[in-house]
Amino acid sequence: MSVLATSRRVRRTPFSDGVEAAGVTAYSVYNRMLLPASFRSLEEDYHHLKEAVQLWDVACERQVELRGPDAGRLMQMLTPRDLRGMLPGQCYYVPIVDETGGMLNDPVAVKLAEDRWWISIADSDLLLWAKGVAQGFRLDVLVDEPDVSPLAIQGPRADDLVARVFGDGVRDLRFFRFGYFDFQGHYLVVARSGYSKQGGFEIYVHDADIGMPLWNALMEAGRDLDVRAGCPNGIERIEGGLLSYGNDMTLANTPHECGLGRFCDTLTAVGCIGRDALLRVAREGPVQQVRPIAIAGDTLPLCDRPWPLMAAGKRVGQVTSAAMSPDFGGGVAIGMVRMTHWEPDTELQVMTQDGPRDAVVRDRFWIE
Ligand code: THG
Repeated sequence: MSVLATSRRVRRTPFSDGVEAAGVTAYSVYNRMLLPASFRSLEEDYHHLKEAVQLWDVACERQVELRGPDAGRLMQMLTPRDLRGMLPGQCYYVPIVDETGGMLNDPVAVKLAEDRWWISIADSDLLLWAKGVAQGFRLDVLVDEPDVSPLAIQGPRADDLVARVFGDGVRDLRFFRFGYFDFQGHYLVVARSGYSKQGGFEIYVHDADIGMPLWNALMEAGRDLDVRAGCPNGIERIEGGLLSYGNDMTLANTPHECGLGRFCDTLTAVGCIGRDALLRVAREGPVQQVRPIAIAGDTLPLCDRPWPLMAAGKRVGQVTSAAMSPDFGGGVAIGMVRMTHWEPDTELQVMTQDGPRDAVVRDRFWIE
C-alpha cells in the first residue's frame, strides 16, 4: 500500500473536493491530473454503473482548443478522419497520427464553430504537437488549454438525472451530438457521449468555479436515483472494447492495428500529416491488430504490464488490459495479436505475472 504524493505537477480538478467527500479509494494520473480509479471496489462500482447512474470526474480529459481562421485546416492536418461533412454541434472520435502513421492520441473532437474546436484528449501531450504544427506551418490559429473540465454522467438513469438539472431538452440529444444548456446562468456544452457503453452525457464545465456547484446539484437531484461518484470502470470498458491510449496502443501502433481503420479516410483526408504512411498501411493491411481475448480461470492478477500471448512456445502478441467479468463469468481482455493467430477461436496462452492461463481469441467484444 502506498499513497500518491500530490503537488502542482499532479493537478487537482474542479471536482476533487466532491470526489474526496465521496470516499475515493484510488487515483490514477492522466494528463498530469488526478483521475479517480475506484470508490467502493472495482466490482461494486461496475454493478452500480450498469444499474444506476454515476458522476465521473474526467476533468483529466483536457481540451486542446483551436481558435482562428485556420482552426479547421489544423484539425484536418492532425487526423486522417475526413472532417469535411462535420457540422458544429457534432463530436467525432478521431485518431491523431504522426508523420509515420503512429498513434499520438485518440481524442473526441468537438466542433463548436468553423473556427473553434475542442480536442478532448487521451493521455498524451497533444497540446505540444498541435502548437508545433501550427507554428511550423505558420497557421493563423491560437492553440491553448482552456479552463474546461468534462464531467461525465454515465449509466441507465443518466437521462433522468441530467434532465432534472438541465431540462428535458437533453433527452433529444443524439449520440455524439451536443447542445448548450443552462446551469445557473452558464451555457454549458452537454454532449451525449462518454467512456462507457451504459449511455450518458458529458458536460464540458467551462469555468472551474461552477464545478462543485454542478457536482452538488447533480448529487442532490439524483438522490432517489441512487446517484454515486464513479469513474471509468476497467471491467466495463474492456467488455465494451473501449481502448485506452498508453495501455492498449501507443505511438508504435497505427490506427489500423488498433481497429480504428473505420475512422481513417486516408484517400479523402487531404492535408493529414501521416497520410502517405497510412495509404501504405491501408493498402498492405496491418500484420497485428487489437482483438477481444477471453481468459480462463477464476482469478486474475492486476494487468499492470503487458502479458505475452503465446502459441506453441512462440510469442504472437500481448494482452494490455484484463479483468474478471462478473456478468460474463471469466476473464475479459484486450490484446494485440499477430495475423497468424488473430482468427476467432484461436487458442493461446497468456503469461500473467502469476503464471500462464488459457486464452482464446473472440469474434467480438462483450458489449456492442
Ligand atoms: N470523452 C471525452 N474525451 C475523452 C474520452 C471520452 N478523451 C480521452 C478518451 N476518452 C479518448 N478515447 C475514447 C475512446 C472511445 C470513445 C471515446 C473516446 C468512444 N467510442 C465509442 C465506441 O467505440 O463505441 C464511439 C465511437 C464512435 O462510433 O464514434 O466513445 O470518453 N470527452
